[in-house]
Amino acid sequence: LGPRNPSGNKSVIIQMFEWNWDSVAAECSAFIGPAGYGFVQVSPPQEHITGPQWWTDYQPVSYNITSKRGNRSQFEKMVSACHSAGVKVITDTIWNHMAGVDSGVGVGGSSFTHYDYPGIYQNQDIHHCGLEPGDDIVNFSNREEVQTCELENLADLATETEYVRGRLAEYGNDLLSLGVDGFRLDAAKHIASSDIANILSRLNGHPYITQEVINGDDDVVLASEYVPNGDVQEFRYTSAVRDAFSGNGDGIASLQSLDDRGWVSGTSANVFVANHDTERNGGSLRWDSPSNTYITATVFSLAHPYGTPTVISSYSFTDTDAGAPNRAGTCSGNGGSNGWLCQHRMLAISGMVGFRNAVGISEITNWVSPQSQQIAFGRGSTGFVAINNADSDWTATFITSLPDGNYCDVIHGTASGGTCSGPSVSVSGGKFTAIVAARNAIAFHTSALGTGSS
Ligand code: LM2
Ligand code: CA
Repeated sequence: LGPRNPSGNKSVIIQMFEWNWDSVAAECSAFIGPAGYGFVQVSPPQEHITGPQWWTDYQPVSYNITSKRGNRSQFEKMVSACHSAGVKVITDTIWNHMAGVDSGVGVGGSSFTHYDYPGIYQNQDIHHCGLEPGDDIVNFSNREEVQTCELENLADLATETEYVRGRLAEYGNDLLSLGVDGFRLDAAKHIASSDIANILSRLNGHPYITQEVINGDDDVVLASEYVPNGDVQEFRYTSAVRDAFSGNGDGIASLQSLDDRGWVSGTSANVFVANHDTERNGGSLRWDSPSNTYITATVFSLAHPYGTPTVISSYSFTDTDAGAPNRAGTCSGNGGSNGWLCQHRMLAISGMVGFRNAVGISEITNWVSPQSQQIAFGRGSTGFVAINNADSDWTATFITSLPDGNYCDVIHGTASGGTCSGPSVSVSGGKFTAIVAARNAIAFHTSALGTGSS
């Protein structure tokens, strides 16, 4: 069986938000594969409503693989290009609902009305929970309402029925036949976990599964219910990281152990500093957060063993509804261009992908935290990271479990042939001395040896 949870030594996911298929294909070969990422998670591939907003993609009107991101043949070429680069493909997959508008024609020409998708679903395949007005979810503390009423007017599929389960599995199997390796199940909290289990049991294969189940402190539908199906996106991690790096509570020192908080266990958690919703709704840090915290928090996320990390690669915006500046994602050097951010190329982030691949599942070692906004820790005897989220430099002699040698700081440089393009440290007797600049980080691992500028 293949993974429902990712395994192996390349587990980092990039959420390629709004990147069209041709541009994902090109980027898999140009950067993503060589950098050591394990997966790309792409936007929903099915036909959807028309419009300039990014969220049109979340209103399916048919299961034709035709969307603003490209057609079926482009999708197929993307999967094969990414596979050739050693990168697996996860699709954002919508099983909870169809469109939320009265009627229209999809981007591929399919006509529909709110409760009638010709040849696919009719009125009886869609929940009508009876809440006035409009069948919308009002009380998020009522399980039945959360799962059988409408999320923002989106036609809610009757996932407990034989027909709908079969049709969703047929869609899933079509994606698998195109080579897809995993599904991010959108709005999973709004589908009973047992319905998801039933649909998964009908798949011809065993894809990686990550489920969007947003939990705060007082939810009735619990993230833990979904663990038997695969990974669960742990949003309490996202807000805890935001709060710690923003200087609230006990600071980043409080993030040492995350398996004892009532969240799903690290081996079932899919975690991120930001996704496409939280970078718009304040639920997380984002690219323009003050004091470099987006970068230092992402370094933390890739260094800490809890969960399978996803890094978003998105675009800057002021209008939260605005779609991408153009359909092809474009990067340049270690960043983005034309409004795209290309977070996955940033030196600190791509450097930490190499770190995570090198340290694997090693335990945290040699943890120190002289104050609440400064932490340093090793991962077994293969990696060591220090994060300084305070406003003054941190100079220290760090005790590590690393073998002696010259290590390249992968936050500020890359190693090749024994040379580091940025600063390096010399570990002797397990110790090294370094300055961690204010609001910055340094990281070293045994797959990036080299002597650099200092
Ligand atoms: C998700 N997870 O559960 C996605 O991560 C999230 O991005 C989706 O919302 C949501 N579920 C539904 O798949 C986005 C966006 C919404 C947008 C919906 C549907 O955040 O703003 O709703 O997609 O396109 C829009 C309008 C909303 C309207 C709805 C239906 O903003 O006002 O509701 O369409 O027409 C009347
Ligand atoms: Ca539902």
